[in-house]
Amino acid sequence: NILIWYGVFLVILLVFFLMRGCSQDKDMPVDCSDLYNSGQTVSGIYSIYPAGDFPVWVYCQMISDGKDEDKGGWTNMYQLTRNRNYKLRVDLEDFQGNKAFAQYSSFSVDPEADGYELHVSGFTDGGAGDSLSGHNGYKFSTFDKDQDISPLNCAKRSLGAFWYFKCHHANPNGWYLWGEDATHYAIGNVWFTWKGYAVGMKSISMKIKPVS
Ligand SMILES: [Ca+2]
Repeated sequence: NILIWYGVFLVILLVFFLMRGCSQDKDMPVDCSDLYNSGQTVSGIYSIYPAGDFPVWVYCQMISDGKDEDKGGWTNMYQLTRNRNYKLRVDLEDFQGNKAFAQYSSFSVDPEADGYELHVSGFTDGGAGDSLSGHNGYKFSTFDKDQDISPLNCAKRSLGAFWYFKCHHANPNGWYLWGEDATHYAIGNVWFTWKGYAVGMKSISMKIKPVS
């Protein structure tokens, strides 16, 4: 009996150390903040592993102003789109398994001082229609930073954060609706020109690639 309990104890010990090893794997950062917290304090291009297995190269803003610890570790889309020309592809999937996309031949984001203003143009239809060009030239708004042109706070109104005007044709950071739900108007993760304001997507991804 003692031997059995000793065996159980060894197994528990082994599982404990394996889990500890996994959670401390600094070679597989999920985002820039993981890198920042592991001691990378120089801004630049890093590989991160948001999906766990393959790397994605991103620009990480690591500079802290010394007063605010929260300043470092951001994945900065402005820095990323500053020096090269990028195109944007938006992929959509609904809960019936239908897929569509929208592509834009030019995409960039202005610096923080200009409210991360969006520049997007050159639409090509992959079946989803154009729900993003209407957002061109508008600043990025969040719950606590209303930079839209509506008298309302669009981020609060639409339960998201986006380049709102008054307010949106697409709301990728909106409430995850799990499909069709018309209870509250236009609060979901919707793409208006494909499925309207009441149908939330199963997935929305926005990916950028340098223009070759
Ligand atoms: Ca407003």
